[in-house]
Amino acid sequence: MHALLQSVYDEVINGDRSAVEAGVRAAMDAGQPPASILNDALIGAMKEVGDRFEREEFYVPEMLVAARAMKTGLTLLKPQLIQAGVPAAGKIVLGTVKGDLHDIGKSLVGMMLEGAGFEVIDLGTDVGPEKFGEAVRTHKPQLVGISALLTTTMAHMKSTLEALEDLGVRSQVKVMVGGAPLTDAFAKEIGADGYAPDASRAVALAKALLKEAQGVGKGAGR
Ligand code: B1M
Repeated sequence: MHALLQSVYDEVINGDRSAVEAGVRAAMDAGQPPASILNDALIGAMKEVGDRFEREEFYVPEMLVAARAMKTGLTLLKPQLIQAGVPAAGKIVLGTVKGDLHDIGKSLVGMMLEGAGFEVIDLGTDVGPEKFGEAVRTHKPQLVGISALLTTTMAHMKSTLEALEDLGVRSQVKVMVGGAPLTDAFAKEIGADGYAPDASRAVALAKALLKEAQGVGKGAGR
């Protein structure tokens, strides 16, 4: 890897936002292709962060600072990516379910997904079933991600899936769910397509579901 890209890669892992910003700027000024800055440096580093989390060498705070540093680099790079026509890996509509205001885990999942090259439409917290449905119609994602942190709000995940069905858009998307009180069994019971226990595994799940969605020709890119 080019030394400038290696430096961006290292600083994302270190979670140093200003070093990532300076590094991405230097790489762009030196004429490094936007796709290489994105894939080799930013996405490559976030993959390593996810791997370290799974090996329990990194914990949530390290993952959060790395994700924030990556986001700083991504914001700087975005105009060049759009100009160069670099497509997003896939598109996901993400939100915390109705009645639930917890957003730290959901936002971390969103940042890790951006780090993996996904375009993330983050609807925020306390998102009602209709809002999820409207967002699917408007943004035409391949994936919908729903987070819940309360045992009382988990129930609204089922109503969200039912609303997607009622609106006739359920078959257009794969739905993944997560959040501390959830289990794989619960996800299956409500008819979700997948469950991930943490942000790193959410990325792996999103990639797998995206492949499934693309296998049947569903969804749209950036
Ligand atoms: Co709340 N809260 N809270 N809280 N809060 C919990 C969840 C609780 C377990 C605390 C406790 O009692 N021990 C408890 C829930 C009990 C239950 O239902 N079983 C609880 C409660 C009761 C409440 C209130 C009802 C308290 C009250 O007012 N009486 C209230 C509810 C408000 C509401 O939502 N309507 C409330 C309020 C709040 C604050 C606003 C103060 C604050 C939220 C701030 C914010 O998010 N902006 C808050 C916080 C911070 C917590 C704890 C302490 C931490 C949550 C967190 O951010 N964790 C939490 C206790 C705990 O979890 N230890 C607690 C860090 C985060 C990185 O992890 O969110 O689990 P997490 O996300 C992980 C995974 O779950 C997964 O990946 C993430 C990253 O690895 N994941 C996904 C999450 N979403 C995913 C989606 C995916 C895939 C994976 O795919 C789409």
